[in-house]
Amino acid sequence: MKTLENMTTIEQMEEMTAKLKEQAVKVGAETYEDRVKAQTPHCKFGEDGVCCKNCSMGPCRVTPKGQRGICGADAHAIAARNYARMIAAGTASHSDHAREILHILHSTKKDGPYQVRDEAKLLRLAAEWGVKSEGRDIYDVAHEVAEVGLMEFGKPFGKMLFPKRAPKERQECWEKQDLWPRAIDREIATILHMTHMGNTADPEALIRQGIRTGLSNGWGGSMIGTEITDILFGTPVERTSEGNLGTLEKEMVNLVVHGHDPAFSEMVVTATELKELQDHAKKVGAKGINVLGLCCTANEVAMRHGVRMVGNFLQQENVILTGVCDMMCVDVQCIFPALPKLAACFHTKFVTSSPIARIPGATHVEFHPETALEQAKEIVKMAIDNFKNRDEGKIYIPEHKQPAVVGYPCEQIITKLDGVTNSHIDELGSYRPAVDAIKAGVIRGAVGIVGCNNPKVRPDFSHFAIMEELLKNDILIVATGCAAQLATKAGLLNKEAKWACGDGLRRVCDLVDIPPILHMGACVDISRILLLVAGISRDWGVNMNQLPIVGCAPEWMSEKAVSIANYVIGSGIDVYLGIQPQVMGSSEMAGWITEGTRKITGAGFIINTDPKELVKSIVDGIEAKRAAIGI
Ligand code: BF8
Ligand code: SF4
Repeated sequence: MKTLENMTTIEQMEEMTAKLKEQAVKVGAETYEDRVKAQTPHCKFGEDGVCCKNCSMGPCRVTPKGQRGICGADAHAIAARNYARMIAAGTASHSDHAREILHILHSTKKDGPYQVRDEAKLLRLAAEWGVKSEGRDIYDVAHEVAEVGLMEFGKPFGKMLFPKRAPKERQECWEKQDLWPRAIDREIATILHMTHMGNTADPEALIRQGIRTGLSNGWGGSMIGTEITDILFGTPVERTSEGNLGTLEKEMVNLVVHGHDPAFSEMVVTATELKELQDHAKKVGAKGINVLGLCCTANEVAMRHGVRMVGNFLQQENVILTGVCDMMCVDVQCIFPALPKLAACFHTKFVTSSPIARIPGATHVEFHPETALEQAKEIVKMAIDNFKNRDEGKIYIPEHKQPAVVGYPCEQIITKLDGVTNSHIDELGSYRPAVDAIKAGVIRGAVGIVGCNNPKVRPDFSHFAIMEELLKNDILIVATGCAAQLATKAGLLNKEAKWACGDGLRRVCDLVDIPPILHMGACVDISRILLLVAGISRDWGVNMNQLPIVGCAPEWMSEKAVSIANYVIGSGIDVYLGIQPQVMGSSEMAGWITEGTRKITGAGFIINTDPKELVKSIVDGIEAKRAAIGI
């Protein structure tokens, strides 16, 4: 069995980053560390959420001498409005990504650039959404399913469909509390309307609308994104990959796909496999094309193709600093606008592809579904032709990389559990073996660790410290997003990482043949975690808010993360945060997000910026949930 010595420590990762920083200094390039210094200390009003610029009488800041804005809004109203707007923006981002994917489904055709890969999943969804499939061409079914999905964004009447997938108790809570989302765009617009000058000043109303909008993401936009992506590109299965900067290859053309929307990256990956382009790479003196993923795109392409994962959010500049990134091509979200300028200090070609993320200094190749493959080929060729432009004097490739096993959507988890006890009771399968292990105490509970990096804390350190302690305490981890990437880089995403577990969890991992951290995908795939918890609740007969299962975002930074946190508490699952939400200038809001929501949904936030204390509260929280249900 491998041991601690086989993993990559945070200190080793930091050493690697320090060496790459020397590369930056050598070429006179600025990195995020420089900008953090220039921005420190942060504006206290902004940090506390008590600066309002929702109209041009302002900006108004809450100070001891000015307790209210010009219109009379106090700290509670201002902080609540700012917070709600973060949820709206996060929901819009995840959901607009899903809308694009639905348009791709609508464009599919036999022999077209995009086709239906998982017909069974499409047919299940068609049945769920009342779309007839018998005797029909699969593409007619696909197009009608896409239309139903697109109506979820703006239908004028009724309410959203996927929340019906939740257990009965949750649905009743949403009905009773008036939290059942109506349509995605409508909930976002309602927040923008409520927070316009002269509207809602009541924090509770904004908290409630924030949760409803979050739910339109988790049980709406994100879930649609995940389902339709599986239908288009295949539902992931367990497969091997590798991660960290050591996956860059000196002798090969390194092409990095960065962002979130798999419609783009899937096509680029497909193009790199074409013989004509492989031959072209050899012609320019490379051994081949090394395609790598960054941020959530890495999770998407690793889950479906085993494409290697070069890094997470705060590693995006490091990739260019190695001097061997021949191209970085991006779609949407979490892309530093600093990248084109940095790329210009090296030979790296930086390509944007979406009208949603236009960045000065980039080469823009706007991506269209009809011509997707031709465009992807053009991009790959551009990367290959850039191979010769590397500057030997600017190259440093860190050696660290770790093997990983990825690809655990709910379907794969059920298949794995089935291998142990053959508990497949119906078409959907069963989580009963997992329930039994939790009931027996062999596993104490489970935690979904998700989210970003944030330079407000030591990058990746909190993820690692929390994961290490949970595994030791026999708590199973599922991970997505940049948290999953840290697990990859550290070497915790492989089956040999059992050394990190307590005896009980180690036995379960052996029996089920899984790593102790299950990679469930990108951030939109947190919808898979919702379905996992809903399935466990169904098979156990225990409500979602009573299960010893919680969420944790130790290093979150984005508006998407705020939306996610709200749909998770909306689903009755506690969320442990390692970064303070920007509302603490309002005592009322601090109370609402930690305690107030418990009366509405049965869950709330627990916030602690010290990872050691945060993980202790997670373990205590799980044990308290166990005790409350008598196990
Ligand atoms: O959606 S975890 S830094 S890459 S926001 Fe971004 Fe955060 Fe990473 Fe993916 Ni999610
Ligand atoms: Fe100031 Fe009120 Fe305008 Fe906000 S909405 S900027 S608090 S006057």
